[in-house]
Amino acid sequence: MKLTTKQFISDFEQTLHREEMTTFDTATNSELFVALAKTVRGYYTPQWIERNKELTQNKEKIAYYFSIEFLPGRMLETNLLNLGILDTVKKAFSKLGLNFEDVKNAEHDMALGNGGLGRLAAAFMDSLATTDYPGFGNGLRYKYGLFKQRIINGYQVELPDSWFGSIGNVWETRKDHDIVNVRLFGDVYLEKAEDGHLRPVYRNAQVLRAVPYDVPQLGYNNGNVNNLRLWDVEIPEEDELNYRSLADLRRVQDITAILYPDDSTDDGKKLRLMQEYFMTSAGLQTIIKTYLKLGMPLERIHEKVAVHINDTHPAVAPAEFMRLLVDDYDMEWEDAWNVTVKVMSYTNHTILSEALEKWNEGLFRYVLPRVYQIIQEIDRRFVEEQVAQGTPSEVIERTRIIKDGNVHMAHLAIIGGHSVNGVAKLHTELLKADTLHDFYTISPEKFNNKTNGIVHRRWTQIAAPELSAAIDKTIGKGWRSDIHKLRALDEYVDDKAVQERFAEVKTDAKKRLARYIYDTTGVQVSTDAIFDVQVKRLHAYKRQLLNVMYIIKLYLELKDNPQVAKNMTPHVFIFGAKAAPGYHFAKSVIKIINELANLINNDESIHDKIKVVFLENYRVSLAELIIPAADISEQISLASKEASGTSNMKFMMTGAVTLATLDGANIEIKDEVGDDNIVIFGMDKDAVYSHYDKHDYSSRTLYDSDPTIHRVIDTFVDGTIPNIQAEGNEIYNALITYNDEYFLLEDFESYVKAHERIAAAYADQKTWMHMSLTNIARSARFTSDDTIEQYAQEIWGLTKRKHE
Ligand code: GL4
Repeated sequence: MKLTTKQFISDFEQTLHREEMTTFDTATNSELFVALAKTVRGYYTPQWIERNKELTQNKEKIAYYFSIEFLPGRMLETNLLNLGILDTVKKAFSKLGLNFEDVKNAEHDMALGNGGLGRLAAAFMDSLATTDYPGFGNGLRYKYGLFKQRIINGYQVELPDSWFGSIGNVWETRKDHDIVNVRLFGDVYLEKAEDGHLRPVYRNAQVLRAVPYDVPQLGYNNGNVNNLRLWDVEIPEEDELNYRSLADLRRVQDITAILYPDDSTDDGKKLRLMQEYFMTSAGLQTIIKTYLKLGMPLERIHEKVAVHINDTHPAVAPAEFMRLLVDDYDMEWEDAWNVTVKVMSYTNHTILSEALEKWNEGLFRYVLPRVYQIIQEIDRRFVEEQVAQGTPSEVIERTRIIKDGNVHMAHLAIIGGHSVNGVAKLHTELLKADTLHDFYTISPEKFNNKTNGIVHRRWTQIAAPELSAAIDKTIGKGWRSDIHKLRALDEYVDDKAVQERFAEVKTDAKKRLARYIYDTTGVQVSTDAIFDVQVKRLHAYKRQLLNVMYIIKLYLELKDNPQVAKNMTPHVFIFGAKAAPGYHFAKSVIKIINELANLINNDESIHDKIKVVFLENYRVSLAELIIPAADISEQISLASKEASGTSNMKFMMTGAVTLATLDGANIEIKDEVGDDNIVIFGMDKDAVYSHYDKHDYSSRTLYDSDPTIHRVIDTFVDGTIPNIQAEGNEIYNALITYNDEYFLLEDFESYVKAHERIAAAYADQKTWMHMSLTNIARSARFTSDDTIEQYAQEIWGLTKRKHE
């Protein structure tokens, strides 16, 4: 949109007066933030209303992205950038003598997600709006986002993330006209109605009100607005008498109280199932109502509606859709099933079996009695059809939805939809060959790959404005609207002036991070040091512990032989990671990192050659500070376990060099930058699977035969690292007694060598900047705009918005 600084200042001032009843010279940062956000709302609201009208008038097909997590982080800068007024606003702020950074920081991260999966969902919202596709999000409006992490005495302490705070969510709007009821529990029996239809009759069900809050999603410089709909729960007025105590009330409010701080287990069973059904049912009910307003018959709903199941959490969708069509809209089963399969599609985000949800049959039937009946019927028909097709009986037994006393949600999502995709090439191959192999033999046509992507705008223009300016200076500004133009940087990777320009930008980002590190931890780090970063959820398969083992090795070496220090570039190891509150092992690793940091950072004998920093409360806004400052991007998961990873793409885009195993999207990064511009180590997936097949791995043998490994492992239990008695024992046992599930010991040697190679490359500035610049130049391949183009065309069948 067009906006002069003068006009903006006047709008902003008026809003500040009217909404906050204060003035520029007295307003606090959070008052300024609210006024600014409300000014921005005023700018996009007409576009939003217009777009909604247009959608109905043109009868455009809409994709609905159902996800239990959305992790947008802060929205202010994205909204300003996408409206095309970020620079204007920044200019106005300096004119007014106000600090934009401080006001921006007054916004609390919207952290309704755990990690990669939730962040991907938020990225897709941005990209859908930007690529001009009608794609709406559907999720839950949690009162508390992912917990806030504090580190006390080296331990993780979890605090509630009350992100509404005193401000609330300035971007949302409550939509009363789309309120629906959701029914849970009770008994249900079937009664023959006069028209011959069998109709369910419910008794003693609990009826809850689902209230939608809409958060607009703006496209980049295109005037487009989509919508992210988050559901909250309320008690219907007519039922108020049933909830007389606070405890009764709380039980209901719990449904949207907290996000499960763990994406790898189906914890909290009953409540989690209620959450999943609540958002799925509410979403589908309004989707059908919206569709019917087009005046078209339900038999054609797949022409105008696509529903995407993001991981298994909303996988009850096919059954709930069937329930609505058959029970509430009187469709025949076959007709309803025909459209359901065409409407639904599913993404799998992990091969870790603990994350493929299954529900105990008894629990499922108790919470969702009618949906359970529907699933039984889907299951019965599936088996019947497979028998008719001659599918081997053991395959049928393995793929059916209800088996061994559980309801298997991934099976429902696959059987009830037309598309199943993985999130990186290797991951999709593993789904076909292994995790979902039986389904692949039954319906190969359903399987496809969609490699993840990132919103490049956030990681360059927002998180790294100096880097963006350096790119402008080198190749012009065209890349800001067409990211593929970044490739033009290829021409300059060996240009001395350009190398210096980008090196300077990196140093500036490192200075900013160094200041933050000092302010928050008291540790002083030099920007001449290599910034070596591993930020992601703490999980055994991601192998933060392998990184720790390397640090210990380096530390012992420096102590043994001070000569080593002479030729060594100082090295800062930076960690950020939240551990699921119930994940004991992960919490122990955090404690060990912090105690190791204490030991090393305070040991004067190593002359600051290494520093170790653990930054608490890793989240999107902190990632924006850390990632552009990284030299090395640690992506060291055990090959086959990290479905894709997305931070790897963000680091690449801001010029870090990746130190990685051949896992997830690391493989595609390697293909893009070439072998010389990435450092790869360790077993590949085949080597890992060979150990699984042959059962021939013995960590004890490695421990006994390799003196370096032996010594490093012993530091967990011999007092070298203080204050980790219990944790050190636990780690020792995991690695030695329980045979090192993630093969750290086997990959250790090649990891050490890879470190040596990457340090050597860094020491030669010309080589390093060549590598760094090549990474930036080739990063456009991972824009989520392109990923979403593929989803829109190949899975959802959407058409782009037409510009007048
Ligand atoms: C994850 C994967 O672990 C991660 O590799 C992937 O990038 C992300 C988005 O597809 O999904 N799966 C789960 S579960 N959580 C994730 O972050």
